[in-house]
Amino acid sequence: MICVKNIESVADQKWSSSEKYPGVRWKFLIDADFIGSSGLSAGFAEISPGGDLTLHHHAPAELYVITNGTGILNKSGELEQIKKGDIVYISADANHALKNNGPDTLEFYWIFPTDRFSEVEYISA
Ligand code: 7BC
Ligand code: NI
Repeated sequence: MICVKNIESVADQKWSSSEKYPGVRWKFLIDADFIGSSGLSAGFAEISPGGDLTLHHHAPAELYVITNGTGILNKSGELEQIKKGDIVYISADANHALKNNGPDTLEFYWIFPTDRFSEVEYISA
């Protein structure tokens, strides 16, 4: 299977959100639950100015591909400014958070080595 998705192609999918992550919303793009893919999964997230994907960890490693804006990445307690064009590797079980400290919407793709997002257990730090 080879499949192309983008945020416009999932216009009919509702944004997901959680009170644990204020100002954050996301959609699923490559995901077994949506397109029957396997091995990898990916989605697109937006963090509004001041929004916070708060500190958490999960068993799968993760990649972020930052496509707009700026933010502060919490790397298990160490802070690093990130920006459009950055790619971030997060190892298995590492605590991480991402806060939008800029004026623009922070946009990024996440990628997991899992069939689907729904099998990732989020543990708040
Ligand atoms: O965007 C979300 C919302 C839970 O998840 C992907 C980012 C992450 O760090 O797991
Ligand atoms: Ni994460």
